[in-house]
Amino acid sequence: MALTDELAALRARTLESIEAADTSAALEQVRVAVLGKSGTLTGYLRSMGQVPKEERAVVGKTVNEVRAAVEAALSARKAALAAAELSAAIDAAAVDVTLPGRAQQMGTRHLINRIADEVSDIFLGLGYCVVEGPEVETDYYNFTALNAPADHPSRSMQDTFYVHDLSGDTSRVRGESDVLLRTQTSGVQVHCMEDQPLPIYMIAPGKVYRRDVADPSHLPQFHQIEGLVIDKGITFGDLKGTLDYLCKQVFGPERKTRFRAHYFPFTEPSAEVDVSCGICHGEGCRMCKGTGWLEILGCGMVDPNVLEMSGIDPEVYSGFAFGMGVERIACLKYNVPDLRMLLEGDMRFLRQF
Ligand code: 2U9
Repeated sequence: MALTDELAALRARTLESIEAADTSAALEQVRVAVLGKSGTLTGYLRSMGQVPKEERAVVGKTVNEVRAAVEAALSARKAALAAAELSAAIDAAAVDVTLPGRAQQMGTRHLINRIADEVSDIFLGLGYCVVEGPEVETDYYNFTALNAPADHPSRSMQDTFYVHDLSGDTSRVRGESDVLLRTQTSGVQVHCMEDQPLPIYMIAPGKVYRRDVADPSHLPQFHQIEGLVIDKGITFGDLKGTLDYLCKQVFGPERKTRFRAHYFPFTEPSAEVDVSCGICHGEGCRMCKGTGWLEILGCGMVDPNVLEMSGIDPEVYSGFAFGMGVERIACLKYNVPDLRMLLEGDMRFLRQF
């Protein structure tokens, strides 16, 4: 075959391969095979010296034409492939803005915190302060300053979590520690009476701990809100008016309250407060165990001993105090039958509130 025919055949084959290359990498392979250092067309260029003189001009011209044609085809194909690859990459990365969005799951406050906030807001509206204090207390602030007698069962190892130090002091391991997880938030009020100027209008919300086994109406850790008012001329009438207002704010204006005489070491006289049952409105039903009333808090006039221990003159000042369990209020408000349901973390339950 004459050289020019070979070159024509090479040109035809190469142009075909260029058209057939479907990626930039395949196209590069074709380029290297033809125009690279050991490429076929480069071979022809290198061997021009062996071409007889009379054919050299024609063959040289043909080689140059083939090279020009191949280079033109390569660059055209390269541009086409680059455009196709770019558009494929864009397609692959495309976001379908018409798809429905993924909704963000928003968290909400837990029912326990919501009720605590609600009660706090009611008292803030009455001009009270909201005060927090330590969850680890001394025996003095948790019991002694509250007039709890030395043999009161709540002081025993069976009813309170004592905090032992690890120093090797064995008296503490035997249960004589005076550091404990507070069983009530009352220590906060005692600190207030010691440190703050009078009068005092305060509530103390917070976590408390008792050695109880969890059941529908007990938890070993729960939340309390206690309140304390100390001023000149405070009477049981102030106590009743305040707590009646609280119950109506929390449960609704149609609800009634009643005060039943009770005993607490830190208040005298003391009372438990019931709110009329929201299910039967006093008729008696399963919710209120047939009584028409639900017990929601305890209260009383601060015992003069308690005032005196914290350096307040009971001849000049008087006050009232009250306490409630937040989980209990939450369950009574929403007819939840078991306190433990508040802590199980079941979103189907919690999302209802
Ligand atoms: C001081 C003086 C008096 C706080 C009070 C109660 C009545 C009460 C219970 C309710 C349910 C505890 O969570 S519960 O189990 N509390 O009935 N608490 S009077 O009396 C005080 C507090 C501090 C200085």
